[in-house]
Formats: sequence, structure tokens, C-alpha cells
Amino acid sequence: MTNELQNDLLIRACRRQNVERTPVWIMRQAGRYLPEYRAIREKNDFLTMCRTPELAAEITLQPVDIIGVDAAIIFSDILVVPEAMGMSLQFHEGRGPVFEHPLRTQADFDALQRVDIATELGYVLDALGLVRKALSGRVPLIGFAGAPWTLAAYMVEGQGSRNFVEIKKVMYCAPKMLTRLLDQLSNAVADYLIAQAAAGAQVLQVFDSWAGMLTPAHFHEFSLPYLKKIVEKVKPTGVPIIVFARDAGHSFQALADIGADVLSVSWEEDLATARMAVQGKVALQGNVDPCVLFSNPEIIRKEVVRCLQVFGGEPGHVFNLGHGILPQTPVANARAFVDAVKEESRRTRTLLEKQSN
Ligand code: 1CP
Repeated sequence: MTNELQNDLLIRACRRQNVERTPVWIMRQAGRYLPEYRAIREKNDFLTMCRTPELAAEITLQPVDIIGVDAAIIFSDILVVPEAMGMSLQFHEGRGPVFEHPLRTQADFDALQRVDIATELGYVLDALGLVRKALSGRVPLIGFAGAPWTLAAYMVEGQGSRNFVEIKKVMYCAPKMLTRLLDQLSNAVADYLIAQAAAGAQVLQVFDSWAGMLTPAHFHEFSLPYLKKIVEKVKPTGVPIIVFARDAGHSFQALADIGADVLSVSWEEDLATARMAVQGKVALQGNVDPCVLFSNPEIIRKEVVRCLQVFGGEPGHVFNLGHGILPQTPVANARAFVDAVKEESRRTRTLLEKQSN
């Protein structure tokens, strides 16, 4: 585990240190847009892929080799934590992951188990170890987990939802039941992230994909304090922490104060506004519209240059999309995006150095 990183751009950017060029990775970079992923998926169901360390490791490495990103992110899912708490998870083709028995009654909430990470989620830790070995320091490895609010929403809804009526009913009618669950999830997620760091994760990201379903006031009550608690518990590992609170731009200022190293900005937000709100307290990641990858390399390059200009060569920038890469994305365009970031950010850097000499 002690191998030196040959490419530590992401780690340095997370810490707002100087970099020769801006690091780039893509949320959901290991996935259905890659024919190499689909080839494995044809022979295995999704949850088996998550639970088999050799398969998870192979899939994790694919985008590093195929599109040249500056980080690997462990192939897994945010829903493995509720599963480890005793909720049976199924994967329905075309519908995604589904909890067979969503939490609806007090008894359902009471039946949740305390997670023993090593036994219940040991397969993720094993996969992290395999990936670290296979990478042998080429790029850093990112571990991740879902944020308590987003996980609670899935656990109560049972699956993705449009209006989140079920979890909102709990929020309005039984807030104590919800906050108890959020506390339980915060502890499990923090322990899980700490275990991932010990198993080899060199950066950690928390996905609050459904933060934007909350009003600003409810975000402050039902999401932010739990994100903060997780960051405080994980911080002593020394591993940089990225928080992706999707569509919670109303709270950038507050999010900048929870102790995370990086905030990930969704594509719906304005990067310059985010920069102003956080006042250099954290690095920023994002926020390219995933749909720009359906255009062409010339347009993609223009979008990359636009984002670089917002930063003006200042440190603390991680290139990424503003949400996950979409399954129909042409692989050549994903590669063009990564190449454009590498070339254009190096050019910006060189220009700035010339200007300051
Ligand atoms: O082959 C398939 O059909 C499975 C598709 C798939 C993949 C590739 C799912 C089902 N999960 C994943 C992997 C995954 N999930 C990663 C891998 C690492 C990477 O390359 O980035 C990560 C980080 C996740 C995290 C995840 N799962 C989130 C948060 C990120 C986000 O995009 O907002 C969420 C919301 C999930 C739930 C989930 N898992 C899968 C689907 C289709 C969904 C969304 C379901 C829904 O909301 O309806």
C-alpha cells in the first residue's frame, strides 16, 4: 500500500495546491457507455458485479485505461450500505436498484441493523485492495458512499422517485423517526468511509444526489448536519473529502464550512457563483453538462476552455461533469473531453507562468 503516486494531481488539487495541469475524472466513469463494461454486464447481473472483488476491480480500471482519467473510482453503489443494514436489494432491468420492502412503519425502521463493515461490506474493501495493487500508483483511487439524506430517501421510497412523496411524508409527519435514521446512517457511512481509507482509498466522495429535493431550510435541517458529522469523523484519516450535494447551490456558503476539501458543483449551477460563495475555503469540482459529450470534440473543447477561464488558473479545481456520464455517450467524446482538459489546462498554466515572469 505504500507505493508512491506517479500522478497525484487530484490529491494536490483537492488540497488547493499548485498543479501543472487540472486533474480530470468523470462521475459514473465505469459504466454502460463503455463497450468493455457492457461485455462484462452481459454475463453478470449488476449486484454480482458489485459483490465480486475481481470483477469490480476490472471495471474500476477500465476508464483509466480507455479514456485516460486522472483517478479511478471504485465500482460499487451507494445502496450497498442500506443493504448491509438488512434491506433486501434487487436490480430490475430498466428500473435500476429497488428495495423490495421499503421502510414504511416504525417496526421497519426499528428492524434496521447496525453495520459490521468488515463482514457486510468486506467485498468492497477487498476490491479497493485489488485496485490499488493493479494501479501501482498510476493514479489515485477514490472511494465513496451515499449521503444520509439520499440513502434515507431510497430506503423509504424503495427506488428512484419523481416527487419523493413517501420520504417527505415521514419528514413532515414523523421527523424524529427520520432524524434517528439519519443519525444511524451517518455513523454507518462514516465508519464505511474510514474503512475504505484504511483499505486503500486515497480520496473519498459523498454523494448527496437528492439534496436538491429539499427546500433550503430542510436541507439545513435534514442533510447538512449529517454531512458535517461524517466529514468530522472521517477527517482524521487525512484523506481528502469531496461532497457532492446536487442542486444545493443555495447552501454553497454553508457547505464550504463543514470541513470538506472539495465541493462538487452540479451542471445546473453557475461555477463562477459557486466560486464566489466559497471564497477559496474549498476546492471545486464539476460542473460540465453531461450532454455536452453528445456534441463534438470542438464544442467540448470550447466548454473546457470556458470552465478553465472561470478559474483563471487558480488552484483548487477538479474537472468533472456536473452529474454522471450518460449511458449513450460516445466513448470518443469522453476521451476528447479528458484530452481537452489535459491540453488546455496545461496551456493556461504555461501562459500564466510566462505572464508572471
Ligand atoms: O449496468 C447497469 O445497468 C447498472 C448501472 C449502474 C452503475 C454503473 C448503477 C445502478 N450503479 C452504477 C455504479 C455506480 N453507482 C458508481 C460507480 C463508480 C463510478 O464509475 O462513478 C457510483 C459512484 C454510483 C453511485 C450511485 N448509485 C448514485 C450516486 C451518483 C449519482 O449518479 O447521483 C446513485 C443515486 C445510485 C443509485 C443507482 N444505482 C444504479 C442506478 C441506475 C441508480 C439510480 C436509480 C434511480 O435514481 O432511479
